[in-house]
Amino acid sequence: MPIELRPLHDTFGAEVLGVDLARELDGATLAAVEEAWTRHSILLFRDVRMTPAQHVAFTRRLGPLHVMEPLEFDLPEHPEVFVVSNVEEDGKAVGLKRAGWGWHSDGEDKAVPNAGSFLYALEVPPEGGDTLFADTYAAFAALPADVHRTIAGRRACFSRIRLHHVHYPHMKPLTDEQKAQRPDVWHPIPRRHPRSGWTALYIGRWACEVEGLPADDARDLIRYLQEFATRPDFVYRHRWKVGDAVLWDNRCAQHCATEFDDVRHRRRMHRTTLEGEPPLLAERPVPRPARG
Ligand SMILES: O=C(O)CCC(=O)C(=O)O
Ligand SMILES: [Fe+2]
Repeated sequence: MPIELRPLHDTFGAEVLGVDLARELDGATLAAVEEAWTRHSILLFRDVRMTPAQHVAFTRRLGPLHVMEPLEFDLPEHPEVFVVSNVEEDGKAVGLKRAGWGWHSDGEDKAVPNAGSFLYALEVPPEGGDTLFADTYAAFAALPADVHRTIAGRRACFSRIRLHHVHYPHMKPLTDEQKAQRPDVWHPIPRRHPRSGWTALYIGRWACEVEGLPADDARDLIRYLQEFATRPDFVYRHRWKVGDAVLWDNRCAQHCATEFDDVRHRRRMHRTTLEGEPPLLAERPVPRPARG
């Protein structure tokens, strides 16, 4: 079945029409979805009705799945499905609360970050709780020449250990065991996407140091790059409806969950997560061609 695409934003993102994710996709449709994903970085499917098993089955066809640890917020029957939610049942949280309230890409603080994530809305609040997505190919291409020279060939350190208390003030400090599982990692700032070959600006909220730069300069550069990457003109805001499912590419986009009245309203999302590969350094910048 041919798929139809509708742009979500000037530079990236597309809504996919004509695909029923509850059924097994034929090879040509799957290839068209993969091609669209590589081209547009973010894909939106609407009016989706899929069980956790169907959610897992579709995502698995895109690549190996990642199981989020600890298992506390994964569905017991389907540990590949991670729950993001403020809902409590029988006094127990059904999912991770306030996940991703800050710009990031999934797994940026790990040696092998996640390639993609596929978030499906089951319950949404009447207002707020939107998710913002930033096009980091566009951000890379728009950086001034002197910044391109500064970041060429450089890596940044992403540290869960140093920044956990900053981004998760509402959570317990990391134990020594958790720290041992999440050592600091270094990733290239100009990142080559393994499929498209295009260059994205790879930075995020866990970045805290830059190879070869004094600490103050590194801090200023990271702040500048992170603000630049998430400039309003690079951002698509998704206002969720129940049944929306968004597949994003963590290698060329950042995202940020936004707040809502989580005392009065319920929000429940299911996420599958794709394994990735160690980020590749873009030896030379390759811009994404303009969308035709
Ligand atoms: O709940 C959201 O809108 C996104 C949360 C998040 O960062 C994620 O699921 O990766
Ligand atoms: Fe996230």
